[in-house]
Amino acid sequence: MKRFMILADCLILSLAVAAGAAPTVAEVTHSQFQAVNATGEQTYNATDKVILEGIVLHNPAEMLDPTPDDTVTQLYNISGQWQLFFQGEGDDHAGTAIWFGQLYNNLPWVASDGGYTNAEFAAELARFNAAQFSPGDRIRVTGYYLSYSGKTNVNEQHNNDPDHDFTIELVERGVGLPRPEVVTLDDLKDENDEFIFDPTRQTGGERYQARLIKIENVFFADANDWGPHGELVITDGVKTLSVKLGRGNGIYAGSNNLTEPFDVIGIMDQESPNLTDGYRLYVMNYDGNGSVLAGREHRRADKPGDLNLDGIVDLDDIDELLEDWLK
Ligand SMILES: [Ca+2]
Ligand SMILES: [Ca+2]
Ligand SMILES: [Ca+2]
Repeated sequence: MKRFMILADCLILSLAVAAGAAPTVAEVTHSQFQAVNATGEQTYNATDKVILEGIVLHNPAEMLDPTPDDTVTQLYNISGQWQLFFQGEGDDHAGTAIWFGQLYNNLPWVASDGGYTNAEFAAELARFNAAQFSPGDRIRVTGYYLSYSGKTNVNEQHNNDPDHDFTIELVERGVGLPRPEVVTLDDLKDENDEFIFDPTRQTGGERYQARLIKIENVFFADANDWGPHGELVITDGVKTLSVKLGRGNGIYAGSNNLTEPFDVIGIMDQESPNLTDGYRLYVMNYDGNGSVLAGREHRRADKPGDLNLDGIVDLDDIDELLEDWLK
């Protein structure tokens, strides 16, 4: 009995400690959340957790491979991974990534039981995808966060305890993807082809980080790595930019049929230990259209009136519309 009382006391004590350490949380804009200092370090630290709203930009499984494999033991190999970018609206000119991984315990600082079995990983994906949101939906995300290589990501802080779960709520379905902002390599690079870094995030790569953008009239400087997860280089003839390919089903060896010059639509990403460079354009899928390196929903977002997706808005698109009129 006495032992039970001590256990009960311990339990009450640990509950009290947990309650005392209740995380602070606030609604923030993507701009507040992604703010940086002069060296590119994230500055947001007002709360333990944040609540962010925005528009889903892509299908997560077209970016990182969520296939779980809990037999992986290689150091730093997280195995199944999931990542989603969503973008702020109106004046909130910024965006954020949400990241989730399976085997945090392959990181040297995480305890050996700190990962997810395949079944647990699948259950987590099902939990936070429960609303079955899609590109163009407005979501609300609540969770902890960590800065990583130039972005502040909502994540579990590599902690598999359910108290570190993030949640994703569907606010409104089918709001529509934002129209990609047209950006030039001159907006991103200086005359030495070095990245422009602006800590106020009003210009350069920071301004467009985690947002849907379009770059027009470029050529490949290097397309040798074309294929899932490939890293390419585009150029306007003077300046260059890295393009990271995702794993959409239109990206495979031999599917590059682009005629130069072409346009590219993707999400501006940053992954660099320097924090002031390393911007790249992440393209999740390619629909084989021959003139725009982009997936279909991003081409649709760029030209909403181009119903037959032939790259121009004309009477043929009205025919397309009338065909289904009042059906
Ligand atoms: Ca950054
Ligand atoms: Ca979790
Ligand atoms: Ca058309």
